Amino acid sequence: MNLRLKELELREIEMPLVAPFETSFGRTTRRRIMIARVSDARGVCGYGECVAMEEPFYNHETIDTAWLITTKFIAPLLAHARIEEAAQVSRALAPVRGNRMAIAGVETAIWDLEARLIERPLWQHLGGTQTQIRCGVSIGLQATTEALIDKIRIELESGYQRIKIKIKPGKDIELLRAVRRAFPSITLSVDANAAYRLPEDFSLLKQLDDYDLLMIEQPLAPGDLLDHAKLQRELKTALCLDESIVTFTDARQAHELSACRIINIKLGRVGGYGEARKIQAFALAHNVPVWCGGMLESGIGRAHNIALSTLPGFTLPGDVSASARYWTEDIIDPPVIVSKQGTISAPTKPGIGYEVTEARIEALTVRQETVSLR
Ligand code: OSB
Ligand code: MG
Repeated sequence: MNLRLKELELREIEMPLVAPFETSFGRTTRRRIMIARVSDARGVCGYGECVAMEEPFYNHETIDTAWLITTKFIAPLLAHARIEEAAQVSRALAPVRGNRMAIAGVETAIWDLEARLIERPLWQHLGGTQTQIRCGVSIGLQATTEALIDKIRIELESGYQRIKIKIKPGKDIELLRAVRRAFPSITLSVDANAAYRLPEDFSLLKQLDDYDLLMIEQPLAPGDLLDHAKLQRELKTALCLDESIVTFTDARQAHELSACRIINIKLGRVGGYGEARKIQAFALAHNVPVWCGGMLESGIGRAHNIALSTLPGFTLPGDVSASARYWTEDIIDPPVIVSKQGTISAPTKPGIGYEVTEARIEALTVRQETVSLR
């Protein structure tokens, strides 16, 4: 493909969530989302979403740091690199340390652009093989155990194949006991978002083994592969790493240390398809199951997550779920819908495969900036 990158248009949109989402690190009621639109000299556009949150609590990035890094450093590096193929973007942006969510917003947009130019669905262009992806849900911390159980029941009735609940110190063992009493045999995971520490929380974490969990996601600090390895040695339940896996090297080292048995891949966290595919290929070669995580995305990020989830090795249900769980009206048409079997069909149209509703984006825009890519 001979790309002729022309311009990058950034927009910040604000969208209230249908319901607040609470994790061990905080509560989100509305998303401020950076949308990247990259145009080619032929007039075709590709779209990406920067999933950085409003505050630096999931990782170090925020929408505001991503905006700055993108306009000041990413756009000039891309212009200088004279990109001809989407696959070259991740290497061209390698001089930027960290800030992978900023990189991913633009990198994924260029992949969408390239797929549209060759008139193929992006998931096929990436080498995806699965025409249906398996869906789970991530349910945030709730005010009461009863509220959580009601939410789980509703999601199960919708057909979702796996329930993941958030835990934090003080909202863990008792909560799980109640959930397991209500639903003895569902496929259930927990996600701590790095809220526990060794050695002091060891005996508590050990008790999680009693609840027949599919996995325990990111119990310890992001940089702490060593303690995850110690913990994994003592647990029957599989650990899954999310925040800890930022690069391909992290995935390789986590595997070599036996710090986890499962990896959650997020496009934003790892800097886009370039790095995500390296992790996916490594995991596939080493029989490490992977699944696609979520960051409360709008339809654009959600469509990219669907494309990623079609790759070989994405065998476990991901956190990619229906638009309606998050938004009253999404910015893509049709919105993402999930079948009664808890699956999403890979789209058949070119690029991300959903129509981006520019008018809706325009109505939600609170900030806009255009930078040259030539
Ligand atoms: O840890 O997977 C996570 C949301 C924001 C930040 C981190 C996480 C999450 C989720 C929700 O669990 C996933 C989703 O439904 O998009
Ligand atoms: Mg997580």
